Amino acid sequence: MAKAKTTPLVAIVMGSDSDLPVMKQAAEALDKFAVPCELKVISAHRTPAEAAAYAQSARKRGIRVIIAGAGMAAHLAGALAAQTELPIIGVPLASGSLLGQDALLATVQMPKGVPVATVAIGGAFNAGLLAVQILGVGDGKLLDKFKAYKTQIRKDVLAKKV
Ligand code: RP5
Repeated sequence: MAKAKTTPLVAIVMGSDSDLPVMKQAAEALDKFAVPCELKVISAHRTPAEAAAYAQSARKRGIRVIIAGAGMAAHLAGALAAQTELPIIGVPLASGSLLGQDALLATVQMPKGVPVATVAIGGAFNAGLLAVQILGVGDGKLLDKFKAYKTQIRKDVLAKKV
């Protein structure tokens, strides 16, 4: 998958390479803020041992936030959350006949004690932004960049002519 520029702070994990067209939007959001990330395909169902090992080793490798996207019976974000104290952002994906409604419920309906911060179906870009905000809590310069981004999107809306 994608080469990391420096030690990645955010891991973008997805259940299948068929999820990449949506999940790469999380990397695009992180790129706007020069936050290094890595992308990885891991499945809660097809590679359960590797998924557990990945989550267990992530913090030691320098990862601070994990973004996990999956479709259908989307257990990836929750399975990773079960294995690490790092914050997990879940992205439900619209694969399969239920168009992501299944993945939304599977991702968001976590039991007490094991949270997954779930964004909208297909909301990978927002997942990247949320990861920036989480990292920004301990990094004032990064949070200032995020503030400037919000100012820019406000200006963009006000400049719309219809
Ligand atoms: C999920 O099943 C994946 O996250 C993907 O959204 C869906 C279909 O996977 P493939 O059959 O395309 O590999 O686990």
